[in-house]
This record gives sequence, C-alpha cells and structure tokens, in this order.
Amino acid sequence: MSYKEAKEKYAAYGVDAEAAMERLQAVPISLHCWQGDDVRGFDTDPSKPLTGGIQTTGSYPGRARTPGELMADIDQVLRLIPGTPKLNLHASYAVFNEENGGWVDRDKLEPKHFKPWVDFCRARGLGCDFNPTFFSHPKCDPLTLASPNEETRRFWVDHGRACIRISQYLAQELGDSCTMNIWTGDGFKDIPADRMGPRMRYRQSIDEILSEPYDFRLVKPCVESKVFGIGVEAYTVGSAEFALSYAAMNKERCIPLLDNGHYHPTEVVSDKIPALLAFFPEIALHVTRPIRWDSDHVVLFDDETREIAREIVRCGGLDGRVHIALDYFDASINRLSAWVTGYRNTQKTLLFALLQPNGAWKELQDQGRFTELMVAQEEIKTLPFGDVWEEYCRRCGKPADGQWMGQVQAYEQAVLEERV
Ligand code: RNT
Ligand code: ZN
Repeated sequence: MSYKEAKEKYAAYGVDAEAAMERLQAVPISLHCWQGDDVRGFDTDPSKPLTGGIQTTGSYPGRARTPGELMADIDQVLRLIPGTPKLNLHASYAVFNEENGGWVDRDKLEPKHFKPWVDFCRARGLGCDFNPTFFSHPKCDPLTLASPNEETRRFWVDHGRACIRISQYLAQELGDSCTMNIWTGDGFKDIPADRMGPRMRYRQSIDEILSEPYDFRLVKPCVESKVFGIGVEAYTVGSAEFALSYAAMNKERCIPLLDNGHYHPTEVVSDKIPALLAFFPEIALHVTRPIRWDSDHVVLFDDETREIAREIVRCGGLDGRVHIALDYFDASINRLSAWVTGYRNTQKTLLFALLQPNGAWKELQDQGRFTELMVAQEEIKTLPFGDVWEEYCRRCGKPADGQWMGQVQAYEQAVLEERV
C-alpha cells in the first residue's frame, strides 16, 4: 500500500500523519557511544573486566578499540538512522593525544580531552550528552561516591566536578543542552551492616559535585537509580527512593533519570513517566530492554517501549520535558546493527505513538466510554503503520526497512573483519 492510502486511513481515525512525521523529525534521541566497544572506553586496560555491576556478554568480532574506530562506526550508524540523533559520551571515552598532553586520570579530565568529540559532533550537527564514569577503574574500592575512604570518595567527587565542567563545555561549544548522568554501581553483594552510611556519603558527594558552577539551562545533571547489579545483589546505594528523593529535593539543579532496566520486573517505566511529570518540569530516560534482569538487550518495537513512547507523547514530553537516551549493549551480534535496530525502533515507537488520536481517546476516557476506547486502541494497531514509517525514512533521507542491513554487512566485511 502506498503512503497516500495509509495517510487517508489514519485521517479516518482523526490522525494527521504529516504532522506526526514532522514532529518526530525534530525530536533529539541520544545515541550511546558505548554500544560500539562493549562499554570499555579508552582510558583503562581493556583486558580488565567491567565493574560496577554492568556486564556485556558475547564476543562478536569488530569491537571498536580506538577513538578513530568508534567514530567511523558511529558515522556508519548515522547514515542509517532517521531523525535527530545526539551523541552520548562517557568520560572513559576521553581522547588522549600528543596535542593535549596524553593520559590523565579521571579526576584530572579537562574539556580539551573531548575536543576531538566536539569536532566530530560539530561537523555532523550533533548535540552531545555526557556521563561521568564511576566504574571499571582501579579507584573503585569497590565503592566510589559512597566510599567510606575519604581519599577514594574525594577522587570520584573530583571526577564528577570535572565532568560538570566538560558538560558545560560540550553544551556551549555545540549550542545544545547536555544531560550529565550520575550513575554509580555502588552497593554490596551481601547483606550490609550499614545501609544509611553509604547513602549519606553518596548524598554529600552529589552535593559536592553539583556545587561546581554550571548553567542549569545548558547542563542537566541527572541522578539514575538502580535496583541491583551483578555482584551487588543485596544492596544498591543509589536506590529508586534515594535517587528520586535527591532529585525532588534539588529540583533547581538536577533531574531524575529512569532506566527501564532498573526496576522490579513487574514495574513499568511507562507508568512512572506521568507520575514524575506531575512534579518535575523535566525528566530523563534510558531506553533499554531488560530480559529477566537489567540485561541491556537491544530495544525492540515491543509493547512496553511503545507504551513508554505513548506516555512521552501524551505528556508533552517531546517539548523538551523528557530527555530520551538509549542505553543497551549487546556484544553477541553485529554492534552496528544493534545500534541501528534499537535507534530505529525507538523512533518507530514514537511515530506509532504520534499516529494515535490521543486527544480523542482522552475524551473517551473522561466520558467513561471504555468500550469504545478499547476497540479504538486495538484497531489502530493494524493500520498501515509501515507505510508511514517508510515515508518518514524517505523524508529523512535514510534507508527504509529492508534497505540498510546490506550496508551493515558490507561494512562488517570491509572494516570490522579487519579488526583482529
Ligand atoms: C547501568 C546504568 C548506566 C550505564 C551507562 C553505561 O546499569 O544503566 O546508565 O548503562 O552509564
Ligand atoms: Zn542506564
């Protein structure tokens, strides 16, 4: 079926497909650099295991090992994704070269270590988000911001403050806001004797990081919670209540971040979005796909991702209230296809959500017409969505479904297979 017919079918349900596509095209979605190298970064020994309770599994060939390789991979991904991507960097992706004096530890990072990334983003018209890296480093004892060892805690606070300065630099250079997400894997494998102490230290550490001056319109520090991680099963310092309370008490200088892999399995982030937007002007999201735990599988066009997208759209999240970022890492399949699939699926769910008569449905609900509401919600699922998606990709100048996998395979042969 052609787009023209699809458009008419949607119009019959009171949906303007043109407006939906136009709206989606301008929505920034942050592309996580860490899918390309299994969250290794460039500042520590790549043979050491990841720490902080996160894990990648799989050993598909072609992991990016240098900034140049990662940039080349991201470039290839950018050719295949419609919409308005932003880059999402971790501090561990600092670029050390002769020009900037070579390697420094994380507490000494400066904006100059990210200049190559600024050049990369500027040349491609991308904004950039940022994350301090509180894991996979010898200074994790294993705690970081919650450590009882003052020297360790200080090191990580200094790292956080350096990251605020870098975030401010990224935002100013690129003329786009920078969300800077604070997440630590601090926690314990087994039943702790003191749950409050680490949380008080974590709280003080975030206070100290946020005492670094920044313009809150440009830099959006976030606090991300988590329920548990591998090796820290019994207790997480930055629990949901901790992170949310911190953000609520510090609304003038930070925002909460919800990662949909970080809750008990029957909890859904889709429902949390409107709850938080009833209180917070802005929130941030990490979109991922947990299977039984925070497994960080590639994002699919599945029920919960669609529900998350529907809440973002219905709650006015596309008007800058919800900062959307991807956060998954699969090392068992072609990493570019993982990036592209998750990114395109996130866009698809948003387009799907924009192609619904949200106003009319709200009225049905308010009038108690639940029979009609259910029928309408079911019928919309089988409208010719694929035709609108294809038209959207065409307008963005990006390949339609069925047209991009060959390019990834060619890149794998020409570039990834050479990385041995
Ligand atoms: C880990 C958190 C965190 C990381 C990234 C790399 O469970 O989700 O956001 O995935 O910072
Ligand atoms: Zn996350």
